[in-house]
Amino acid sequence: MTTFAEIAPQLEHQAIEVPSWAYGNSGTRFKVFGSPGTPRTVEEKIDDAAAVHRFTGLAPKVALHIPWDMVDDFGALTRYAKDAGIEIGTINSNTFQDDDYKLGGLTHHDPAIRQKAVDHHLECIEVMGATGSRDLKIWLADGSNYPGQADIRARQAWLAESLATIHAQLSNDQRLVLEYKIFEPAFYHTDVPDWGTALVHVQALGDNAVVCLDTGHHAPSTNVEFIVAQLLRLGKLGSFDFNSRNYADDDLIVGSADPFQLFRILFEVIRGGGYGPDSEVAFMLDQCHNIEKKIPGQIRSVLNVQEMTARALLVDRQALAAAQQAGDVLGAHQVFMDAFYTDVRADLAAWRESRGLPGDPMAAYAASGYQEKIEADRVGGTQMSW
Ligand code: PSV
Ligand code: MN
Ligand code: MN
Repeated sequence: MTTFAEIAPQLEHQAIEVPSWAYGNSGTRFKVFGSPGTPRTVEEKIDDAAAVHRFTGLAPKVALHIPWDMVDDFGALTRYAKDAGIEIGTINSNTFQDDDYKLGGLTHHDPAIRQKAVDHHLECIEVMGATGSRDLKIWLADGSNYPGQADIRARQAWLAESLATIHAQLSNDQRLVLEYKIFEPAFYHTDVPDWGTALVHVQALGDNAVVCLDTGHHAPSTNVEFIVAQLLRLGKLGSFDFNSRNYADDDLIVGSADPFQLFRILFEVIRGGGYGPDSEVAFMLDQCHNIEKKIPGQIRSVLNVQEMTARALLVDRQALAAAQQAGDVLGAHQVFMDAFYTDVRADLAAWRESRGLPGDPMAAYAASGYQEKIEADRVGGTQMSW
């Protein structure tokens, strides 16, 4: 049996990037709810992300979304983040909120619209230069609603061409990270619907092009940990967008709907060398907090990832391999489940305290007065959405 003391040193490597859009107001297509204390500026989003890191020690970076987080001076924003105790991480592009992209962006049939979408990505790369970001993450809303509406094959060629133009502007130490999603907003076909399509495109680009796996972007009952294992095996798993889903792209708190799935995913990450100081896999959250308070929602999320990481590290890999080799079906399964059922919460609390962090970050945040302060201070101005 592996013990918590044995795995504790490995917990130090954990870093989870939080999304700036988790702090803005969000909702569904039915309603976006406003809530007191919501940031009115990008700097206030950074303050909130920094608070998550202060209480957990787990979230040293915040991902930005362009143009939602557009500012005049990204150098100054980068310094602002540093002073707040965090860094700017991944830059996310956005080709889904402009009328011109109604029928697609990087895959549009009109070369002028494709060029516009490419240019937006080049602008994102400029931002990366100012922020020191490594990753450009591309999620495309591109697709169609009706059979016959679009030339789905030609669009693959246009996509490859657009991605190559963008990729050519990245330096060798920057990465293009392509995210897939089964459906939505397009409901008939999506241009990057699955990991296979994403893989085909990034493989054509080169070593510094990798896939982003958003846990909410698959058909129900997809074996997501298998995809993790396969992409890691091929050296093409660039990052995770973690969240929980019950039905589709629900963007709920990671580990809330199915903690066992999160455990299984993290086990394959560790097994495949995707966790630790030498790993290049970025752990990110992609969540929206529509009805709950945003900062504690993010704190809960990073703690859930930490908890399942600890449990996955506890899997006795030697015993597991021995049972697998012996063809001991139930023995192997038991080794796996023993780790999953181990309650690590008290050990994690003590470990946090030993590092000068609050043992219970949720309680510490609630007692800190930060929430009351932002609710009192952030009046006037316009609350940000996403
Ligand atoms: C839309 O589905 C989405 O949630 C994608 O997962 C992106 O990562 C995110 O928006 C931000 O663009
Ligand atoms: Mn995502
Ligand atoms: Mn999504």
